Amino acid sequence: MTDKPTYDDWKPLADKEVKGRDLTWHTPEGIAVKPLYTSEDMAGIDAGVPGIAPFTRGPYASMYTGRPWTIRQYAGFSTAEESNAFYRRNLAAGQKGLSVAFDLATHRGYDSDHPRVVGDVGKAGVAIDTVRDMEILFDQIPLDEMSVSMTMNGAVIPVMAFYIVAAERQGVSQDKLAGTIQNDILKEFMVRNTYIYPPEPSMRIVSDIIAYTSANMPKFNSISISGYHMHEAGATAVQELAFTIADGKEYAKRAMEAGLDIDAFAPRLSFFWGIGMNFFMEIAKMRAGRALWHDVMEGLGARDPKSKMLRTHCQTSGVSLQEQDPYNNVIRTTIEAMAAVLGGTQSLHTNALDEAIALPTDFSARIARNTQLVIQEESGVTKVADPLGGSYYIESLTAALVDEARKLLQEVDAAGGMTAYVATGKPKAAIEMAAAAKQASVDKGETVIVGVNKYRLAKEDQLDTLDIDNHAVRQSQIARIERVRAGRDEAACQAALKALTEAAAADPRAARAALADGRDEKGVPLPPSVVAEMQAKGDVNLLARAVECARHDATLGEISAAMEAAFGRYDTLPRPVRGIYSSAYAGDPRYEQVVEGVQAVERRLGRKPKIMVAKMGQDGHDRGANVIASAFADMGFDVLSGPLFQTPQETRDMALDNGVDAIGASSLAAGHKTLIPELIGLLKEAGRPDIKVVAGGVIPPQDYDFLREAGVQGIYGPGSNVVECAADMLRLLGHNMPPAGEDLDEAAE
Ligand code: MLC
Ligand code: 5AD
Repeated sequence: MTDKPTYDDWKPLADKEVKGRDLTWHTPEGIAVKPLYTSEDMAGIDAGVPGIAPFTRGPYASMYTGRPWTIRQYAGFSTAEESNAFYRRNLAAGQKGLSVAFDLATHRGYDSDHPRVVGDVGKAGVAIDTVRDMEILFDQIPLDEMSVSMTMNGAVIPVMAFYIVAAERQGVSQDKLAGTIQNDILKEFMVRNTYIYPPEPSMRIVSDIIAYTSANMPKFNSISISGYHMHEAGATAVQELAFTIADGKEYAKRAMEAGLDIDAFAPRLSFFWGIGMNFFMEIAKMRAGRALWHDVMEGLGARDPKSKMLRTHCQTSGVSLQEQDPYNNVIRTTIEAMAAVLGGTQSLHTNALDEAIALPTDFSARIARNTQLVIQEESGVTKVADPLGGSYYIESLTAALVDEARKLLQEVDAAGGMTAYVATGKPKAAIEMAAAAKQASVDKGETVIVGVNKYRLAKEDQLDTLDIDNHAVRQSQIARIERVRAGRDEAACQAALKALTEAAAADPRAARAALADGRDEKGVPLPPSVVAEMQAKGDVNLLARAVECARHDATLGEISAAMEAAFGRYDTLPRPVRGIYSSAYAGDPRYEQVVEGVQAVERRLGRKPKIMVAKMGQDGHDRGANVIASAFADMGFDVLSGPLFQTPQETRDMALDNGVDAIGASSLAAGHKTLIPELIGLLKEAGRPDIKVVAGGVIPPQDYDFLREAGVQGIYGPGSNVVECAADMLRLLGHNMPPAGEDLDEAAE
């Protein structure tokens, strides 16, 4: 053999070029990425081939050479009629699968006429109250031909029931339905926050759906185990991988405990990753995920290769997109889409360029869809299965991610599985720490975002964005609910709802045992009275009972309430992390200036300035609110974090009870024009117009004047620098805070 040059031959040459500078990149995952990878890094690594265990290189043998991934754009807004028309336009223009976005009222189990959801109806997705709405949503879309994904977790039982019954009314039996229900509640408790019931009954709902679909809907994916939302909340790739795989393992174990054979349901478990800007890391993450899942399922005793094969949807990252210079978002989304494709996704959503401002328009949706069509039909990347297989860097990074994620998976196992681990609050806190660290790095300019913290435009052009009149949508939904109620057999509907409450109250283990052999899981015979009672009740599967309710036109709110009567509703208080900002900014002069400003205000008031971070409406996106709470507390403010889902009245009362000086309302689901003015009105009514109100989140610039006229004293969109937000807050509180880069005025206080 001739002596091939190695890393050691290369290193002195590189050192000379960069004068000895250390080129190692320490990623947020804690992985040390070297400036060069060689065949030496492949020792012990053989990724195999696509379609064969452990599937690192892809679940299908032919991958895109046989069939490209499904272009599946997530969408929904306003009424079922408007969303249906939007879907049909998109399908005609090249989209291949559907993906329904529901509004937040629907997510949280409220009908459109409920007083808590006035600001949310039709805003972040489509409003669905009854089977009638679902029928309209899929009008002229044959459900035996179209695969449909529905992103629903909290109100998953009524939504699945409506879908099944809407198909029935189309003449399509449920065994023909192909699609996916998200049905991933564990991550809701960690990051997405559209839960309704406490964790235990919520887990029962998940396994009831798995049981129902594996018996009745063989083509339907019973769950979409989602890392996406962790990614968006700021998780590192290792956290996203480990917590998502651990969630999957927990669901599989629960379904097995409920008596199902693993190979009867595992082939229909599916996954969902978020794909951000760290190109190679994201590709490696998808490959590592497949290897990890294979091992987990083998560990649980799966025999069918399909049970061990991770199939996934991907969505490009929403938080990576910016309000400033928004056409840059097309470029970002293209890079992320390429990563998803090179990582071997089965289905993909590409975000629209106006992501950071509003829901997509027809124009921005077209560019987003065409991003995929161009990759699929023009770039040639579909011609070879897993074209990056064997890349020294990719294979080595994949192996590193597998190793790191395994360590975290062991920690979850040691805690007793993911339900128990989520209850410790550790995964949520770990993700929030990563998010705060990332925000600090952006604010300090260490992480560059073009057009935001570097190369910022002096003047931004305005984009045309979609605005939804939620009052009009709400009125039309209320009218339809009334028509449906007037036309139904009320007694039959109420009886079906009562049967659902009974099923929810029943112990599913006892019911299963009674229906099987009259013995509990330890083989001990059940008392005859219990057996008789359970046999009389019959199958207590919640989805089976809800389908009956839907056939009798019960509303989504009624079905949710029927289960709430047995399960209760779940509330949590945010617990923002501390200390990340202060350590990231140690010694930073501007940060110190702000901290001193807070101390000056404290001296003047005789106490710390107190701010409340409020989340009103059904919007559960709390990454921004938590980052603000965490950073402001580090800077010396007394921070009160309001619970999720408050009404403006509840926020006002809490603010008054706690004597706050200012309220920061965080809004990412388009409720701002309704909820924030209402809050300001209520403060005035209470004689406290002096309490300052500022707003942050996804707020279109077109709405700034409206909000300012309503009395909002500061508006902070995506890309705002958190330290400067605090500086602004000090000004609002009467402190003479100099602009960034100028010295503190000695006479300020
Ligand atoms: C695929 N097939 C092939 C093949 N590739 N056959 C031969 N050769 C090949 N190369 C077959 C498959 O076996 C399957 O058939 C069929 O083609 C479809 O392929 P698929 O891989 O199953 O694709 P798809 O139907 O698109 O399903 C992808 C999925 C699914 C498994 C990941 O779960 C899915 O669509 N998920 C989407 C989730 C989603 O959109 N979520 C939005 C979240 S938004 P068969 O017969 O085997 O089925 C969100 C935001 C928020 O959550 O609000 O927070
Ligand atoms: N229509 C289109 N995209 C949506 N998203 C959320 N709601 C909708 C909707 N109604 C996308 C955004 C967001 C992510 C969670 O999903 O990209 O960041």
